[in-house]
Amino acid sequence: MATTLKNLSEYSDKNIADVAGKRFAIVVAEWNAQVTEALFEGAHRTLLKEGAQAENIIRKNVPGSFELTLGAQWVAERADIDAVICLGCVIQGETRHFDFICNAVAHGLTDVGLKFNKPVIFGVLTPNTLEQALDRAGGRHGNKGDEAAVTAIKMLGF
Ligand code: RBF
Repeated sequence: MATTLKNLSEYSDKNIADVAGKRFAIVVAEWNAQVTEALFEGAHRTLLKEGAQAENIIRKNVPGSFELTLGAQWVAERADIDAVICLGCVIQGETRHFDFICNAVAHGLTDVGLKFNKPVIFGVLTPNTLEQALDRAGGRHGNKGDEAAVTAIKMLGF
């Protein structure tokens, strides 16, 4: 996979915005919860580390990654939310729906970001196995949740 050489938790300070006062929504898919909880922990911790206030971070759960799009829309339309971070895990080897779900979510989240003109981040792991997912959810390749949070912060500094 392309992320083999990149640690998802490492990032440069370039374009890191001042996020004090910025308000974030984190939308978490419950499917593959062992993975998505770890993604949430990473994203939440990184937002706090970069200066976001705990009271300015809300969390919403959706059943599966397919529902991330509508969940993202419901929070993105709120005037009090500056950026939306969507977290999910679709495991290819276990999911015949893999292509349907991944394509729908990728296109759907892109549309929501454009519609509401604010960052909507695709923090969805699409590995072949659970082991590869865990490697990217706080394991040896870092945490995709960290990367998603940093992406939101950098987009707010655009
Ligand atoms: N949702 C995920 O977030 N990750 C998955 O790996 C995943 N695999 C699924 C496999 C099957 C066979 C089905 C039916 C659903 C799966 N979903 C998965 C749930 C999907 O995102 C959505 O919640 C449901 O399809 C809604 O009924």
